[in-house]
Amino acid sequence: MTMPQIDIYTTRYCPYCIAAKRLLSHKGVAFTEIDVSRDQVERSRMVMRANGRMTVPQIFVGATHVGGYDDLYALDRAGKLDPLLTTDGAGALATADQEPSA
Ligand SMILES: N[C@@H](CCC(=O)N[C@@H](CS)C(=O)NCC(=O)O)C(=O)O
Repeated sequence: MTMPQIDIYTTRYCPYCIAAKRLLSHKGVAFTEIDVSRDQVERSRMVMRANGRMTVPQIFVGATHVGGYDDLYALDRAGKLDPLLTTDGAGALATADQEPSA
């Protein structure tokens, strides 16, 4: 089974980041953590990839921008996270970017 690349941008001392990583770990998927606490270049790249969103975490599954922890959690509650994690992410989720929550 092909697993999508999962990127999660975090900072230190970020409760939402910890919660998001815990949820992903619970799903048994591997992810790449990018700590932007002291990395302005990667932080700028995160904001660009996230269409201007500046809070952490920002989570990307394959080609899909999931958003923050609230978005990840809502996706899971809606039963849409598992399918996303087992596809390449492309096209699996049409609405993830539409309701940013700070
Ligand atoms: N609703 C967001 C909240 C994220 C959030 O508030 N993150 C904090 C750090 S834990 C943050 O980025 N604070 C800085 C800011 O709001 O600019 C989510 O679920 O990810």
